[in-house]
Amino acid sequence: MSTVESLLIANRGEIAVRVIRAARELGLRTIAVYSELDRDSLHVELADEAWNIGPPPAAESYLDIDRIMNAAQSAGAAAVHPGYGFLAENAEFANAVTNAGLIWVGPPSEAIRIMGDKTSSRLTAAKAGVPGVPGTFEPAEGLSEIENFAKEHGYPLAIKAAHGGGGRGLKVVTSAGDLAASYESARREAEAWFGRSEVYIERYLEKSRHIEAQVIFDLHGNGVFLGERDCSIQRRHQKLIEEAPAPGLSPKQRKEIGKRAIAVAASADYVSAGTVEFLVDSSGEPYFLEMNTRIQVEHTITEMVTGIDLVKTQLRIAMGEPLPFKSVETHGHAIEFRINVEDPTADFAPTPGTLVEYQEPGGFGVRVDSGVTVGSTISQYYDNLIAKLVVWGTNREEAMARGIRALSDFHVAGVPTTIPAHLSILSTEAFRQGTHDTRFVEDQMCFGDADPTSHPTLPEQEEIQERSMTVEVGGKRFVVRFWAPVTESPEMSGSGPVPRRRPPKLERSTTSGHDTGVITAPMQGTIVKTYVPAGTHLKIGDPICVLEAMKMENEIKSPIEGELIDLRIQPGDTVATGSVLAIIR
Ligand code: MV4
Repeated sequence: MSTVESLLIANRGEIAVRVIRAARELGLRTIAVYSELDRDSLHVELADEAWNIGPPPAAESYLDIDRIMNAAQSAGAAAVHPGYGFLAENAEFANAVTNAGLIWVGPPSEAIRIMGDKTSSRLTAAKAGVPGVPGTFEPAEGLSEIENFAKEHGYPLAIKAAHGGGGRGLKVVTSAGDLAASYESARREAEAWFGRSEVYIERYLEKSRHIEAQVIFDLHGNGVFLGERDCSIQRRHQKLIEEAPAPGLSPKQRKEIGKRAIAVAASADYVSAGTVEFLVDSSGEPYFLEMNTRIQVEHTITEMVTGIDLVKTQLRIAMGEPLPFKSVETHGHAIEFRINVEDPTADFAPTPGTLVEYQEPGGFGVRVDSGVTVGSTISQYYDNLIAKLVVWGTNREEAMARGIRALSDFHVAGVPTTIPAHLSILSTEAFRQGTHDTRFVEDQMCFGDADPTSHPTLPEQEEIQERSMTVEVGGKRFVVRFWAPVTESPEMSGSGPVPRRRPPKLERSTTSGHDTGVITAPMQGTIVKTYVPAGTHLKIGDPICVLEAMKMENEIKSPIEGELIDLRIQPGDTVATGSVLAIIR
């Protein structure tokens, strides 16, 4: 126990930062690993030392067991924490770590193996007396088996990857006509995602809630249920918002879920932190779905309501310490908002780029776990989660109000994020009442915009960037946000704004430069003349200045009527494309 003095964190981003913080508090030497792309990232900076494990593709760095084990050896690491994703649920990696004589901060490889195979996890749960969603316990042999299942149970049914999880490759079949195509498609997707094409079948429970139970086990056979989380708010099977406790669960239901979760984990001789997923149908019955054998992204909300540092507890358990509690109480309500770099108006498509502005919220009840700082670049190589905003309140009502406040105080520019999507979910009646189910995002939210003509002033492919500036009008300060063409000027390069294809449509009412009267240079050039001083009242078409470029003079005219409140140029100035010339209100 006392020999453990160093920990290698086999991960990147916010979870690497999270683990480093916990390890530091326990007095451990922290060893980071990084791909060439992450040389200057936050987790590398925060660790005591850091080792290069290869090129950007995860397969050649964060997923490369040999390279990580080499780093562990070179650094003299005593223990390895895998975080989530990458190799966290890889039984072979767990074995490699323990075979090298190091401590694996996680469950035994056998427990990972049992739960990683979704049909064997369903069987293990059933043997422990915990019912799963009605379905099969072995991979489907062929189409006729699924047809027979449909005859017995009816539609809709779900076809899932046997070696998958998290909804990837999940196909919902609503009628016999779609069955054959869905079966083939599910097998192809399973092969593509997990390298194994086997699928199994479940009845698809439509009006259900996705509830997961946090458990933690020590090496001495003690296991404790740490409360549940509601994870029904997902899009494309990626969680967006999680909360603890689950709204609307009775103490009796909660107790039953806890009992079932402990039974499932115990039947696999589980050790460390783990999550048992359930679907709770409209009658309130919890059905086992799958077990995740890792620390999860949303462990933070359980920490906020229990007061227990789960990562630190994982580390202590790995060092052989017994659990210091037999049961826990929860206090108040916590909600996590995942801040992803993606465009909610374009079906949540990831949008790589650089964080031009990055300011986290703070204050009572606000926690931000992030892996970035201003200037960080988000690549297409890894997960697009940059931060988790976690709010705590004495009750759900207060947590929601705090969430709205903190989301509004979270300023990110340079890339679009899920922040506006969160604010719009928080404004819905279904979420406020806590009555939402797993169909919520698909059925009730409309972030996309089917009408491409709805932002006529912004050509789709023009490279533009969001910018803001402060102006004073009559002694009062205003912030003007606008979109302008990409500029190459020195003041804008380096850590400056970064081009993106188009603005999030959610914000389009405030994003047009013309609407706000921000006059920008249409091209690079020299100002040869100004016509009017600041304070002048202008009509549409009134000339403001002359810009010379390539020996041609261009008259810049006012596109709107209003007062010229700011003239930012004078004759002789050279200006870059997109730089601000004047502001009219
Ligand atoms: C289901 C389901 C309904 N019936 N399985 C998605 C993530 C994965 N861990 C399990 N998931 C689900 N499995 C059966 N048999 C509903 C979900 C589900 C879901 C489905 C569609 C849209 C959003 C969802 C959110 C949570 C769970």
